[in-house]
Amino acid sequence: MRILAIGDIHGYLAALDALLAEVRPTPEDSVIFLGDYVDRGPDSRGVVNRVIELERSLRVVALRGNHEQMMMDSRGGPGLLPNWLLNGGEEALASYAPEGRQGTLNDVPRGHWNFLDHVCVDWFETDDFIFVHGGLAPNLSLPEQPIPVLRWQKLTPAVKPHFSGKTMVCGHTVQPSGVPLDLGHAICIDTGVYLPQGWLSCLDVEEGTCWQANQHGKTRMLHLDDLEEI
Ligand SMILES: [Mn+2]
Repeated sequence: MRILAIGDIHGYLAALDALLAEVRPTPEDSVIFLGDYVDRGPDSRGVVNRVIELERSLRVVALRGNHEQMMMDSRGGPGLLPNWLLNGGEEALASYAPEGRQGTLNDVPRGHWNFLDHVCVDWFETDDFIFVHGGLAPNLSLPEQPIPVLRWQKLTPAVKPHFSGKTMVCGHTVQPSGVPLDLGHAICIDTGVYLPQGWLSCLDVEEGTCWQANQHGKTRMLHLDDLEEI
């Protein structure tokens, strides 16, 4: 009955699969993906497929990240597509392209748009934790949170705790150190899998155990209590 949070994957399917092989989530666990499935890495399509597939057998919550937002918005007009493509969308669209030609928005399967539009959620909470992609406005309840804050806000030491007293678990603010940032009231697990020395992280939020996998499928394990020694 673990509560497992998985950070920003950014198209690195090999890292996600290596991580899942280590963590081995069961149907009793809750798996919360913090968003940014797509962009930058080589296989956005494969990552979205994997998350959709996991939903069929596991208790999965998938948050929307700012990269999903840019991808969704790219359908809204010709000016918005270049914005996505310049922010890693070029690699994402290429993963949808048939061999030998550039991808277009029409190459993205309907099931993937449905996943982004209707399956993904903006936040999730348990008794002790709030899960978001970016950040939280400290004095607002969850339904009142502004979407730009949920998607884009960075975690800095100046960020105030949420009034609920719950611990925020987020992605989005890349940690070039390769280890999670633990501020006590907030924990960021975007450990930059797209960086040469980066990792994809899965955190057991109650135990503090953190499994990591990199682009090459190498894995390691650490604990939030030991971060200062790493
Ligand atoms: Mn992000």
